[in-house]
Amino acid sequence: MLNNKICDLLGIEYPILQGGMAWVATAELAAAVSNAGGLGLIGAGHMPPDPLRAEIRKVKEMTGKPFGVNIMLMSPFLKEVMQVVYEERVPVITTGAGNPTEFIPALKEIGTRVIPVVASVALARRLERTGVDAVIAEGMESGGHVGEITTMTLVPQIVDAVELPVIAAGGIGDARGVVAAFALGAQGVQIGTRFVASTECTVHPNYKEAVLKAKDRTTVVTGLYSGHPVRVVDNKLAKDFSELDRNGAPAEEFDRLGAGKLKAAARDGDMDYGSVMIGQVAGLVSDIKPVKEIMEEIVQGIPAVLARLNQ
Ligand code: TUI
Repeated sequence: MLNNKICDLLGIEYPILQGGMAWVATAELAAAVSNAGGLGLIGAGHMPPDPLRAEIRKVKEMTGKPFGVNIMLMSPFLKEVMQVVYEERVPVITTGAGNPTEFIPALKEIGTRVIPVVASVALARRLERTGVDAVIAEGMESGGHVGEITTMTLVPQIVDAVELPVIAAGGIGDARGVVAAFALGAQGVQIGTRFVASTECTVHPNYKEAVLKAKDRTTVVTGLYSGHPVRVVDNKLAKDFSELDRNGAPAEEFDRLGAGKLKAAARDGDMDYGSVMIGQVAGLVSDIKPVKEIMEEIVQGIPAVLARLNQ
């Protein structure tokens, strides 16, 4: 089941991509996931070009395997960051929070695999015509910036709408999730939250602890009416955001309240006024262990899940 088109496309052992989590997915996590047979990625987020270049070079030192960079399309440094991934010949890029069309031809020309994250059928269809290599169909179970459709309903609709291979994301954290995604027609999965609770992830310990402590209803989506829906732990910051949402505050006020808050959570461990972007699957995560063990647990768990289905 696992050795498929996505593995060939990306030159990896298992069709498991790591989520491109800004401030969380650093070189250490990316290299660990790639070394374990998946595709590790640096989450570029709002990173300026020079630190990103340093992070890319660090991954290259730490692994000889393919890796990627996730480009957040709302980044203020978007053009410069694209130039860096181009110059560094990054093997794979995933994109989020927008439409990457204008950047695709240059990247394709140097053989970089381009895999956008989409949250709707319409964008998947539009991007198929631009020559992307696959799409990541991300449901609203994910942490961070989300669309409005669940993984369960989005994945099969995108599978039916495009010829491209589809990678499922949102709510996947164990072997059951992987099998479910494949049952929906996906040929790969993207996993974020589960990898936050890993030894190699360099995020503040409080952030990892938040994943372990989370239950099914720990996260909420803020900004649903403001245009930037973001799934976060329901803390004091989230309540302030909900207040803005209820009052119909303008987008600038959301931006002002949100500025620097992901860093506050991920680097400084502020669990009250930081933005703790984790997915709903956190409720399933109960231990911190090395990436290699997480990967083995997922991969080796698949036969038992399949056997149960056939009983
Ligand atoms: O991008 C993500 N998740 C993210 S990005 C992020 S950083 C951030 N910081 C502050 C505020 C907001 C974000 C944290 N988490 N996931 C991929 C994703 N992309 N989910 C949804 C989308 C998406 C949504 C609308 C992609 C395209 C789109 O429309 C584009 C268009 O032009 O139609």
